[in-house]
Amino acid sequence: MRIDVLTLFPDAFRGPLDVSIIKRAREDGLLDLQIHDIREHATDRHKSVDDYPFGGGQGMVMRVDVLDRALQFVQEQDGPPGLVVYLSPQGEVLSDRLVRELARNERLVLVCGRYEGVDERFVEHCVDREISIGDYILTGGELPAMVLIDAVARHIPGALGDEVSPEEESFAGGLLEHPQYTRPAEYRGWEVPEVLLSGHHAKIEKWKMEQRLTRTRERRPDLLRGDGPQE
Ligand code: 9D3
Repeated sequence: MRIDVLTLFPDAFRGPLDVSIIKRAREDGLLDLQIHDIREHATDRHKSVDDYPFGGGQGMVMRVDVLDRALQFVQEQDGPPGLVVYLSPQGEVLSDRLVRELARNERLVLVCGRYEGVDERFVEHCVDREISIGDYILTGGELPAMVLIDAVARHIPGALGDEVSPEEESFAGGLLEHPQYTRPAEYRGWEVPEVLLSGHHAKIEKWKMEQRLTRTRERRPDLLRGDGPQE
């Protein structure tokens, strides 16, 4: 899978995507991630990428011409044009279902906004999907883009190694997971639930399912009502 990112802050992408699963997927050639600086496509001598909003209002708006040139530059590079995603507080909220859908694309182009957002003509004419990561205010689309990349990369066949399949994970089953423990069996008087040390396989499985149901009922009743992920 190829993912291109358009941003005014390419440096923000250095550390987070160079560790663990994403790092290995990139090294193994499963994920080709390219970060592009939108400012390189500014044409005036001040390299301006934003301007005052027509009609007045707070802050600045990213220019449609600069964004369009940056996008054309990226899409002219070899391969399919890709699905163009604009990370925006006005977007559809990212979910497990949406992550899986995005992961089916051979190529994604992620556009990160800054300031008060982008000129709406860019959204209207160039963007395929507008996506938010939730109802809280961030300073720009860079962290949301990294969240999306991390979530999507786990679905690239082979990215997780041989052990785990994302199909079997928590949200796919519609329940939260049971609590987990490892050695030592007792630490500062804090004990591991006895059933897990019993070796009684059937009892252990029953306990795990009870824990999952209780936790889901207490913490995420929305998942049980059938209006959560997957449904
Ligand atoms: C004055 C109105 N602005 C501040 C409340 C609106 C605004 C503009 C730009 C709010 C946030 C941002 C920057 N955020 C994103 O670009 C963003 C985002 C987010 O803030 N939350 C969740 N998902 C996303 S995706 C992109």
